[in-house]
Amino acid sequence: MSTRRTHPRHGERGMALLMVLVTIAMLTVAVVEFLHQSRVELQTAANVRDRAKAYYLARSAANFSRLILYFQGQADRMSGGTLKLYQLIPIESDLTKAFTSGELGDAFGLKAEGLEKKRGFGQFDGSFSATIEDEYAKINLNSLDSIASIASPAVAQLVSLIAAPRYKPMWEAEDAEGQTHTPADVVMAIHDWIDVDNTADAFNPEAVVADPFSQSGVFVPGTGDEDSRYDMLRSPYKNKNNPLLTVDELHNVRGVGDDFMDEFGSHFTVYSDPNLLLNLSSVNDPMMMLAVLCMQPENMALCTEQGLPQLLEVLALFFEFRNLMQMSTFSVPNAQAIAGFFSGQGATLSPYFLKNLAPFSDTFSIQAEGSVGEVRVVLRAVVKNTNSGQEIMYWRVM
Ligand SMILES: [Ca+2]
Repeated sequence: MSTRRTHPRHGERGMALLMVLVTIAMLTVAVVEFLHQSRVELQTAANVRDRAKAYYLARSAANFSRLILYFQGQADRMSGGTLKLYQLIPIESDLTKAFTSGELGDAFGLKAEGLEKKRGFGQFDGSFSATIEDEYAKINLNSLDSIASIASPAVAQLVSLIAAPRYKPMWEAEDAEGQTHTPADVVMAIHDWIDVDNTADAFNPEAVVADPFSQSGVFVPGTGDEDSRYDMLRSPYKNKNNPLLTVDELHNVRGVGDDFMDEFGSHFTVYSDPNLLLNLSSVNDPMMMLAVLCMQPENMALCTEQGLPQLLEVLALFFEFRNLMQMSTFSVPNAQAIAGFFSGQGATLSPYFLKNLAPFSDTFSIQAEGSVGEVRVVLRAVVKNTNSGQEIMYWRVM
């Protein structure tokens, strides 16, 4: 007797195989997705943890900076502003760790007893650092709408900086709307953005450059509508007609593009007193010192393409002198000494300019950074030393 086996037909077998394959494929996807998801969650938790650590490291660096700036205020009173503590003391964790771990003591053959044994002192993951800048070493853009004796030299300094020969290619490039702008267009647009009226003012850059210390107004009130520059934009808006609160606000001003901000943004401030020019003894940026020298009508010949190489040599010599003096005496030359140095080299600083300089610095910006693993937190702050302590004018975690 033969048993008749029932063979599934080919089609049915194929279907079953397909079902199995599809099921396996779906399960695989689900499992992989699950694994990926849990790995992401783990990573996210680690990132949140590292970010919190990095944030507190950045905060520590900012607070350490504030402490130094507090002592800077005291040092200013003693040294007449020539002792720049914030330029002398590096704010970074490696140094702090060296101090607290006893490493530095060992290097000098000293035994710092016990400090490294205190749990948590100087022991942390990651690193921090901070840099401090004097806001009085920058051009205050709100000065453009200040009294004539300040607005005029401030504009001259701004023009001297942004219209320097080396930036010619930048001004020739077209913006997103296919337009080009001149340095004078941008200076005028910044002024109209700040000043209270609604008319597009006129401005003769040649006149300001020729005589930046005249007491006459820089901007001549016009009749045109200053908002017409913004009316033609895809999303139109109006001039602010109020002082700038941050330098980044400049992005709204017509003719100011990313390349302008990348090049000049760090040379501007809105936090110093708009009724004073900068504090010359704080300037340790060659581009800013060049702008200061080239805004002096007496130095006009030195600032042409023929004269510039010689002036740049004088500038290099100055910073060598300044750094050497700071290294050996912890002090930098004051405005009079700076003027004396340059006049010895054939470059003049006008007495009208020197008369309107800020005699002190009380406002500083701090850029603090904390890093843990791959996470980096940047904290920006602006603080002002006052008689009663320290005022925080700006605080932002990036
Ligand atoms: Ca206006």
